[in-house]
Amino acid sequence: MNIAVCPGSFDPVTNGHLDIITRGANIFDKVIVAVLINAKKQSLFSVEERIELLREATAGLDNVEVESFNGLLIDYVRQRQARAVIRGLRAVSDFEYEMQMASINKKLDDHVETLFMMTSHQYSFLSSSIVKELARYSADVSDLVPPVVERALRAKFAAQP
Ligand code: COD
Repeated sequence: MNIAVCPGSFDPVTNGHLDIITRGANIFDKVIVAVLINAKKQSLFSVEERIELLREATAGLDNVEVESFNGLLIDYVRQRQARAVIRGLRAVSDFEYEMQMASINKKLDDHVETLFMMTSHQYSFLSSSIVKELARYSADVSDLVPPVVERALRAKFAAQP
């Protein structure tokens, strides 16, 4: 079985992420969306909330699973017996970081490939940070995130002072 891991923070999942996940699921037998547990990075949604949002948003994709991981990505990829890591590229600004990460992961395990997918043009500007910024000021994000995330953002910011 050809398995790929699609790792990230997903704080929260956007339509840009979903585009990459869906396209990956059309290529691989199974895609595991892996949410990094990173105690050092402050996030809006907890890991559990992010996983739940991802599960609801990918419910229509039979060959997609959602999990969390900590430690090195390459260890997790090996543990799940995956052959590839899927990453999305939005702009040249993404490239340097992605190149560095792919190179390190390749050095750590030569058998695991990183596959880059160019963003679909309508999502080229989209990031979780932009979505959070817009939602914080009650701007309409319905074109940018799945409905379940739109509701979660509204609830999250309504609960904040
Ligand atoms: N269109 C297309 N792709 C997109 C879009 C969009 N609009 N928005 C985001 N993406 C892609 C990103 O490019 C990325 O590929 C993926 O979606 C997830 O994005 P994020 O921002 O949620 O996730 P990141 O970049 O914060 O994830 C970083 C990791 C968690 C993968 C990384 O930090 C990691 O692997 N950490 C574990 C430690 C490790 O192994 N480090 C490397 C060796 S030192």
